[in-house]
Amino acid sequence: MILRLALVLVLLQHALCATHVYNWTTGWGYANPDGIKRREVITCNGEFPWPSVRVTKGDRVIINLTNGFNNSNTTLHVHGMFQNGSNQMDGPPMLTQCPIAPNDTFTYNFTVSDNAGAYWYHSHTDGQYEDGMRGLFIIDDGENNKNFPYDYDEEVLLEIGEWYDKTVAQLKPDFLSLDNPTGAEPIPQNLLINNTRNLTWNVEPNKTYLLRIVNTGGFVSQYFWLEDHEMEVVEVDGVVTEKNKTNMLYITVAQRYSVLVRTKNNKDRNYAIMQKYDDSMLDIVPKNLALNQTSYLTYDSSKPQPKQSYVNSMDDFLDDFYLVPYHKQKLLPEPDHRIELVVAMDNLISGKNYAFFNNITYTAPKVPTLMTVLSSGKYASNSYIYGTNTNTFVLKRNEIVEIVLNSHDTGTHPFHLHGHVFQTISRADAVDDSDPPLEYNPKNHTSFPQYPMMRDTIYVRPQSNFVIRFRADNPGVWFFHCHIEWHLMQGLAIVLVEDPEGIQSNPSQQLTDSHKRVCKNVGMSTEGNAAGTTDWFNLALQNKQEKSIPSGFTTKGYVAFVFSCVAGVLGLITITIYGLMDLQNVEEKVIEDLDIAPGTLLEEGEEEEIETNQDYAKSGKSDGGSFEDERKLQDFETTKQISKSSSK
Ligand SMILES: *[C@@H]1O[C@H](CO)[C@@H](O)[C@H](O)[C@H]1NC(C)=O
Ligand SMILES: *[C@@H]1O[C@H](CO)[C@@H](O)[C@H](O)[C@H]1NC(C)=O
Ligand SMILES: *[C@@H]1O[C@H](CO)[C@@H](O)[C@H](O)[C@H]1NC(C)=O
Ligand SMILES: *[C@@H]1O[C@H](CO)[C@@H](O)[C@H](O)[C@H]1NC(C)=O
Ligand SMILES: *[C@@H]1O[C@H](CO)[C@@H](O)[C@H](O)[C@H]1NC(C)=O
Ligand SMILES: *[C@@H]1O[C@H](CO)[C@@H](O)[C@H](O)[C@H]1NC(C)=O
Ligand SMILES: *[C@@H]1O[C@H](CO)[C@@H](O)[C@H](O)[C@H]1NC(C)=O
Ligand SMILES: *[C@@H]1O[C@H](CO)[C@@H](O)[C@H](O)[C@H]1NC(C)=O
Ligand SMILES: *[C@@H]1O[C@H](CO)[C@@H](O)[C@H](O)[C@H]1NC(C)=O
Ligand SMILES: *[C@@H]1O[C@H](CO)[C@@H](O)[C@H](O)[C@H]1NC(C)=O
Ligand SMILES: *[C@@H]1O[C@H](CO)[C@@H](O)[C@H](O)[C@H]1NC(C)=O
Ligand SMILES: *[C@@H]1O[C@H](CO)[C@@H](O)[C@H](O)[C@H]1NC(C)=O
Ligand SMILES: [Cu+2]
Repeated sequence: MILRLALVLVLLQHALCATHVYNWTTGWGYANPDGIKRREVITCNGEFPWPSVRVTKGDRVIINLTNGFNNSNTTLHVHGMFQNGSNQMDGPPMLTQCPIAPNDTFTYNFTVSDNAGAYWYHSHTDGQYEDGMRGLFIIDDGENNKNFPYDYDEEVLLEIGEWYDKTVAQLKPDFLSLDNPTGAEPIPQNLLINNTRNLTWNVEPNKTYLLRIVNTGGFVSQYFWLEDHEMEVVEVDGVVTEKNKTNMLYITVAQRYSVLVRTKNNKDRNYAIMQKYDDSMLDIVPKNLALNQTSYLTYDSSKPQPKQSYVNSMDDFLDDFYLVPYHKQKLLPEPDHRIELVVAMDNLISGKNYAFFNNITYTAPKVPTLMTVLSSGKYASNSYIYGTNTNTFVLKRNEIVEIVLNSHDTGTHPFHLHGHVFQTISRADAVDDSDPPLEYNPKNHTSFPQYPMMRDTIYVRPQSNFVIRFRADNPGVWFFHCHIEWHLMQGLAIVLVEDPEGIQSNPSQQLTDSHKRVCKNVGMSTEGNAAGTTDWFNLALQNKQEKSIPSGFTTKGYVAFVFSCVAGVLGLITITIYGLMDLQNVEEKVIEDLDIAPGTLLEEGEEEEIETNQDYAKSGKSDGGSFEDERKLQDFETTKQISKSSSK
């Protein structure tokens, strides 16, 4: 009897699972979200912002994404979806799908079988989401979210992020440039809230709100607090947690926090909603940049709106490491597979600044990695065929994987793993710039939590480390990358090929007709290794990162030298010449070409204004910056010296 009832319930459940169809066409339009400047934005069916999606766990989602751009490819990723059995719907181009060419349509078709909570979607191509191609994706756990374990009266969404007064296409050339040797990211002009500023959130007294805060930005983390209102964290990145009270959140891009907010029992006054830049992530803090943004928690609109709310310390935010998942999952056992990663940022021979995992800057293969898996038969478990510039690791079905990430960079980075939530079992404190980076020591670490926090995006602190674990139980090709769009452009990504045989043997992982057509229309092969050949172990034609800086140069000296050349001393000499040369004697050759005295190249500089320096400063000012940054100035010194000596 009980069994039959269960069966009926299961069938009923199935019958209730809805299919949601969205026909979305990308395009360009104009909008003024920060109220300061109208600029070009990416639209959805001609409108901005993009719509919020709401579905129920178990539902099917079909998004027909039509590329309405004239001159750019596109793709769409629903952040945090496990895409179990539907890896090709995950979105990263050259990883799980072919880029969608202009005027073509890709049908994203998947069920949200294992996810519930606050998610979001965004383009996974060329920083497009920074220009507005992003939106919220909320999944109820059961009808009206009835399976969510905590009570609340009303759910309210809040999308936060940052905004530039220029498009990514306008910013990128100056960012990935010899003129920006330190890789300083463009400074966003404003923080947004729900794609606007000065927002009013009208609340009623005596109510419990489930506030879902999603950072859909592409760069800065934000501090978030509500004046005189506590927040009780109940969910992070789709993982329900035990309640934890705090006055302040620290939210990196791509992270989500759902919090319960209990309103006051009276309407005596209104309160501030505060956002603040984590300005430690900015290379320079322009004088005119408003670090705090105030919005309004309004009980009574006839009463005055509050001024900004000050706090004594920015250090009292909730440390997500200590959160405990509601469905307690025990610490996973010792790993079968440990991946150790070193993060660094450095220059390659063009003088541009790149990001590296273990000295490799992710360079896309010629065939999407998923298609290499699907077409390579028994070779699929050999990581070599995925190329030597993609940082691809092959994982065995169901093994316990541990990623040890040691960052040698002085910034904070939010890392995101596709296809999984992971346990965070260790995360060390920040290390000062003047000290060496702190490497994780597997023989000497603090004891791991019994029920580690789980989420899909986690930050590493400056020059520090974290350790995460997950079970390889989701066959697919998954990105693990920094979610700062600028850093992804710089190559801060690795690829996990999880259970390649499991991918091959599952009929639902085979390419859909829509997908095959998209590949054909964009002129991309759907078989072969990273080099695009079925001569599986021949990588001769694979895409490769630029060469390293020749030995005998310090990075600074080299960049300064190339910069001064390009900036006008020799104008036409391109570094390619040096790239092709036998690099051993390159320094002598440089000295010879420039007719400068040996030894001047790396000497300390004098204080003197020169043309190149001004040019650099000019290009920086257009980002809204004033040039007070120590790091950059150091580089100027060298630049000045070389330009000065060589222009004699
Ligand atoms: C989406 O487009 C298809 C045709 O391409 C149409 O049949 C369908 O009704 C559209 N659905 C929605 C929700 O607009
Ligand atoms: C927000 O307020 C500032 C003034 O404080 C104003 O300059 C800006 O235009 C406003 N933005 C929006 C979107 O209302
Ligand atoms: C969009 O999705 C619908 C499913 O409702 C499908 O029938 C249709 O063919 C799709 N449209 C395009 C243009 O691919
Ligand atoms: C779109 O992708 C194809 C295949 O990778 C590439 O050849 C083409 O240059 C891309 N188009 C644009 C506008 O980037
Ligand atoms: C776009 O594709 C449609 C068919 O899907 C075709 O009729 C139209 O000519 C194409 N437009 C361009 C500009 O290629
Ligand atoms: C979506 O996928 C399901 C399961 O594979 C299939 O039955 C359905 O036809 C697909 N729908 C579209 C519009 O491609
Ligand atoms: C923010 O925008 C979402 C829609 O995207 C809306 O549902 C929500 O109510 C807005 N939040 C506030 C506080 O206005
Ligand atoms: C809130 O609830 C308290 C007690 O439950 C009550 O005294 C008070 O009047 C309520 N406030 C409002 C504005 O309804
Ligand atoms: C921004 O907020 C912080 C924290 O309350 C405060 O210390 C700082 O003075 C504020 N800055 C400005 C410019 O208001
Ligand atoms: C709440 O967070 C604090 C640290 O911010 C931690 O010490 C505590 O164990 C957490 N409690 C629960 C129940 O998550
Ligand atoms: C990266 O390069 C450095 C210097 O060339 C070398 O010492 C180090 O072992 C390399 N790291 C890895 C993980 O290959
Ligand atoms: C283990 O780490 C702690 C904290 O970093 C350090 O103080 C201690 O000396 C280390 N012990 C050993 C044996 O390396
Ligand atoms: Cu980063």
